[in-house]
Formats: sequence, C-alpha cells, structure tokens
Amino acid sequence: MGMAALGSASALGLTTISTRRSAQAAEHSQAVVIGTGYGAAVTALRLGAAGVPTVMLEMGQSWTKPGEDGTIFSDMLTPDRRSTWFKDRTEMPLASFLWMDVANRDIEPYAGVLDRVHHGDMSVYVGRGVGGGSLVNGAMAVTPKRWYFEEILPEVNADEMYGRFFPLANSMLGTNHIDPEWFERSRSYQFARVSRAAAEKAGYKTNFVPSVYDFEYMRREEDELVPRSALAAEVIYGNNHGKRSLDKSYLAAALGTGNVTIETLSEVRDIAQQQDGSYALSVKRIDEFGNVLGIRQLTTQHLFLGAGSLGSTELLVRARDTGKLPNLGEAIGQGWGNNGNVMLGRANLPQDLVGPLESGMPAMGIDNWDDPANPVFAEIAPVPAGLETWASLYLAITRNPERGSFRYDPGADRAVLQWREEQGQPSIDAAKQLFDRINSVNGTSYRYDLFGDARAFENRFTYHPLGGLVLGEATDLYGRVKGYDNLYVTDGSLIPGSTGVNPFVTITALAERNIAKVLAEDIPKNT
Ligand code: FAE
Repeated sequence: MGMAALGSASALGLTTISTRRSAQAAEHSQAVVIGTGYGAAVTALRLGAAGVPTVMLEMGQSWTKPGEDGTIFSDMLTPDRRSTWFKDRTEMPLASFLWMDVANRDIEPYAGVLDRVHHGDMSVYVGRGVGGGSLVNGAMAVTPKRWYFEEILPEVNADEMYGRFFPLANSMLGTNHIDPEWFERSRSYQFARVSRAAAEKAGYKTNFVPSVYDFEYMRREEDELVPRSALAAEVIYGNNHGKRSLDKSYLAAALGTGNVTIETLSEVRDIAQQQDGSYALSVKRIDEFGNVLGIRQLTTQHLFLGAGSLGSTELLVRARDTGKLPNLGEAIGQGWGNNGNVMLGRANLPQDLVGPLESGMPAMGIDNWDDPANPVFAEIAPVPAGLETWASLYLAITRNPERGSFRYDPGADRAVLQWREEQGQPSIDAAKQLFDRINSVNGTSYRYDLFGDARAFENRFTYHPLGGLVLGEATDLYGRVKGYDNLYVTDGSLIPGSTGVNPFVTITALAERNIAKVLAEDIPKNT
C-alpha cells in the first residue's frame, strides 16, 4: 500500500490545496488536523479514508513549485531564502569549519522550509511546510529496540506495535534498505566505511540504517544517470529528488481519499471550546513574505493536534494559561526531552581519505544501545561539503534522563522551553565515553573547529524534540487530551523525551495505533 501511495505523488499537484478556495468552503469542518508532519499525516489519511471531511492547517508552504532556478529547494552549499523560516541569515548546525563561518548566507526573510526555534540554552530545528519534518530530515527510518520502547511507554501494547503498527508505518512511509554490496563500493559512502573501521577497531558494533530515501535512486545518482540530490548536498533545506517525504506518501494518499484538504500558510494561534462542545480556532494567514492576510475563524467537532512537540505543546500551554481551555491540567507542557542528541566530529587520519563526494543521507550507525552501562546510538553523519574534509561527523542519541518543561510568557504570547545547558551534560558524558575509546584505539582526536567556538560536543540544539504532551499523562493512552472530549494529540509531543533512535517511525506507528482506536470509538460511522 505504501508504494502505491508513493506513485500518486502527482495527486498533491492536482488536488486543490489553494488557500482561497478552502477559505470560503470550510468555516466548519467535522475534523481539523493542525500541522502536516508525521502524526498529522497519518491521522488525516485515516480520517479521510473513513469518510470524515478533514481540513489540515499548515503554517508553512506547499513545496511543489520550482523557483526561478528550476528547482524546488536550495542546497546546503548555496542556500537562498527558500532554506529558512523568516530569518535574515541561515543557521546551519555546523556553525563553522576551521572556525570559519563558511556555510551560512545572508538571505531575505521568507517562509522557507527549515526553522531553528530558539529557547535560551536550547534551539530546536523543525521543518515548515506541507510534510513537516519529512521535508528536511535525514530520512533515517529506525524502529526502536523493543525492550527500550517497552520501557518508555510501558502501558502501550508492544505486541500490537511490533506485530502491526511498526510494520504498517514502515510500509506506508516507504522504508527501504541499502544494498550492502553497493555500500561497500559506493564512492559516496567512503566516509561511513572509514567511520565503521574506526568503531570496529574499538570493539563497537555498527549496523545499516533503513531509510525513506530511495537507495536505488541514489545509486543512479552516483552513476550520473539522474539528477543528483543526496549526492548534491541536499538534506536539511529539502531534497529535490529521491526522498519519500510525506507529501509523496501519507499526504498524497490522504488527498487521494477526496475528503482531505490542506490549507497552507495558515498558523493556528488560539483554540477555545464553544458551548456545544465544538472547538473554535483562530488561524493567522500570511503570504510567503510574512505579510498578515487576516485572522480566520474555523470551527470543528474533532480537533487533532499534529503541530509537533513545540507546536502542539505551545497551543495547549497557551490555551490553558490564557483561560481558553481552563480544564487543561499540570501535565500540559511537561516531559520534554531532546532524545539525548549530541553532535561531534573526529579528525580522520591523513591517510583515511573519504573523498569529495558524501551522500547527504546517513546509512550506518554505531549501535551501543544494548550496553546498560553506556547506551549510545550514533548515526554516522555526512559532511557533504564537496571537498575532502578529513572529518567524521556523528549525531549521537544518548539516554539522558533530564527533562524540560514549557512556561507561558504572556508578553510574547509564547510557550518558552525551560532547559539549561547543564541538562545536556549526561549526553556529552555518554558520547565522550564511547568516542574517547574510539579515538584512543585509533590514535585520532576530536574536531574543535565545527561549532563556532572550541567545543568538541554540541548539544545546544536538537533535531529530535519529543514530549510536552506525554501519552498517559497529558492525554489518555490513545492521545485524547485529559479534561476535554474530542481533542487529540497525534505527534512527537506524546513521546516522553526519548526513543533511543531517530523518532519519526515511532511517531508514525503510534499515530496509526491511536487513530485506529479513536476512529473505532469516538467518531460516528457513516459521516
Ligand atoms: P513535525 O514533523 O515537526 O510537523 C509539525 C508541522 O506542524 C510542521 O509542518 C509545522 O510547520 C506545523 N505547525 C507547527 N505549529 C503550527 C501551528 N500553530 N499551526 C499550523 N501548523 C503548525 O511533527 N527523524 C528521524 O526519524 N530520522 C531522521 O533522519 C531525522 N533527521 C532529522 C533531520 C533534521 C534536520 C530535523 C529537523 C529533524 C530530523 N528528524 C529525523 C526528526 C523528525 O523529522 C521529527 O521527529 C518529526 O518530523 C516530528 O514529527 P511530528 O509529527 O511530531
């Protein structure tokens, strides 16, 4: 089924997702889904397939129209305004190379595809646009270790998840596996082979990482048979080819039901409940340059939050603390974590050349998660700079017990994350233990030039915001918000701060599980 849906990518182009038409049609919709990321896309597809008229509201753009240069997205080496959500300069995760800010560019503020949201000591990267994080992420499609999933969400039936919902999620997302024989000879994965050798020499295990980037397409890229994307430094500002982002899988299928419409450049600001129990939304509509076109009111019976950990949590923290949804409890805004993210680089030995070509899509990780003393899962990340970098880069996922929470700031009308830099120290300690060993066995050292100052470990940002509306605490065990009927959370804010692997497969599978229950129990049939 997943593959069939992928074939209907053009559905997105053909289906009306224009703001104008739907603005007139949909003052009331039986169901509204906020956002178009993983949780939202799953929910909209299942609602649409069940015959429920559903409007999706997305603050970003639809990324389907090529710009003046003929491409939809800009690459990482020459980013333009399309790269970034309303900033006048790009904000790359690798702040520097040899301490120089080489990768960032001044740009015109615009509704670009990647946002970096600053909250004091922590900033959070998120995707903006139809497809949410799927537009900008590294496509690593990893199912968590079962024992760890059972530990973080003990009340969720793991048999059902591993027997039914993880396989369903992977098939719908179009997860595929690299051909190991090709990996061994591919020029674009020399960087991963060099890192693998260093890890194995220190006694660590590595494994291949499944992906929603089409590895067959990548192989043809390397052979110069098709336009390059992963091999042309495209990742975090979007991929022009090869990646099965949600607009090509779940969202195409959702639109294909004929019951789902998507309204773009539409940011939900406020949620209130009306006397009859339905929900009223205020939606700020902008153009792609940020000019406000108006505030629109929309009502709905069933409201599904899929605005991501930051977005959904902010909506409910604001609704509680401004008195619009006063029955929301203390659990709203708690239990936030960064999935233990920490980034670091190692200097390669001079003879360990990786070459100028690095695939933007990681395909291998160092898997030490089963070590109870020091669980670390480190993705071997590319530095697709187009030249020899003598660097090995890693995004390590660690088991950091620290959690943050959100506080409403009435002046800014914003939910502000409370997270102190020291809370990241357990992640650094864990990564350091593993990579100190790799360095000492291999006679290598850290790179101190990559993060703006002289630090070797960077964890003042995360790619993996999780929690804020934790399953079983802010909601029941199926994402129904406590204190309100017909109000649901679908996305990464349900997960209590950690999944031990890259999170989108977990978010997708959990959303599948929850909406199946909600459709069976809460939504009247034959609507
Ligand atoms: P998400 O995908 O963030 O979608 C939320 C959507 O809601 C966005 O489109 C927002 O624009 C929209 N929105 C927010 N607030 C509002 C509002 N008020 N009104 C209307 N719309 C709103 O949510 N994960 C992996 O598993 N593998 C990877 O390789 C990987 N690499 C990553 C690389 C980068 C650079 C980044 C940023 C993330 C990466 N992730 C990866 C994380 C993954 O993309 C993320 O966990 C999911 O996208 C989260 O899914 P949600 O459904 O929670």
